[in-house]
Amino acid sequence: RGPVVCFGELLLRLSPPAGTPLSRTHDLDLAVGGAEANVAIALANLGVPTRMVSAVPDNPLGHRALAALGEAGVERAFVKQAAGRMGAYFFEPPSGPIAGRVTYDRADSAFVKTTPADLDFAEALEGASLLHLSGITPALGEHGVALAEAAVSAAKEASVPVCFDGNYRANLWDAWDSDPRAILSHLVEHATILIGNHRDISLLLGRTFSGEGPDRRREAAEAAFDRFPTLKVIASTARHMESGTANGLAARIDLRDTHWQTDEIRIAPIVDRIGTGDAFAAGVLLRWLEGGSAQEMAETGLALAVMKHGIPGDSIAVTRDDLENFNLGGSDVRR
Ligand code: KDG
Repeated sequence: RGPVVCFGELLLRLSPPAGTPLSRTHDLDLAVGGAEANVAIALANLGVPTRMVSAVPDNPLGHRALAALGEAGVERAFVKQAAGRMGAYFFEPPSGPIAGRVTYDRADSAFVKTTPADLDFAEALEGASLLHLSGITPALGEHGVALAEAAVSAAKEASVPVCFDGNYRANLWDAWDSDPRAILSHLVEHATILIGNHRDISLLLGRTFSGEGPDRRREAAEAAFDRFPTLKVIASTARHMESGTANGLAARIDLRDTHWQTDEIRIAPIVDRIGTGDAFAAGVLLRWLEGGSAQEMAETGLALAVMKHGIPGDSIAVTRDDLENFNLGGSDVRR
């Protein structure tokens, strides 16, 4: 089976220590992120052949991002070295009662300045088992929309299934005169797998869903299946707020004829929540590639998402053994 192709922007993530605001910090921890790259890194560590399509500058910052892909074993031949700067984001981690905050610094990045012609989508997708992309690329502006559209049409042309992760980033969409509903729904029209919850579906369809809890989720999924004929899998997570802390997580898979919702897992303390959606996506895709059931996709997605909460940085380097040995019910030191 051919590689999973992940397309999107690689970002450096710079974070001050928890509790120290950016405006006062002397220290910044560096990690490599970018939602689609996080999925590529997670899948590669799980032994899935994975190829990244992206662009970074030919300077030490771009090389740092490339090194993260190389370390995980992600194929980098389609990551172009291009003019422009390395996109970054600053992440002030949550600290007790103080919420976390993301500040993007990615204008004029090498990625957003590339054109579809620079990226060889057709060649990158030849023989691929899946294209994974997300709502972050089209949120970057007209250039991002053109790139996402080109990736999806190349996949359609090559009969490669598409996984689209909604990844709604309000800060990015609000920064330009955008129409997220029209743009995102056009991209989802070609998707086989949608990663997104009932709120993402509400945005895509321009309507709300009235039921409570699981009923509302099924109603939303059925409406999405009606609207998007190619769609076969809808995957989502749900967080439950308890005492002001988001410390419970459940996963759900909707197929056209059935669905599976896991129990809620309590996670505390949380080391790093960034990238949990990407870890979830990787788990769902791992099982989807193997022809797994709704239950298997939901449980593996949830296991990786739960594990990510305990791992600092954007991405996870979890092997198949780690996954098999992971006990959702609790943790201890293994000797
Ligand atoms: O899912 C993690 C991403 O949010 C992070 O890597 C940054 O890609 C990013 C983005 O655009 O928000």
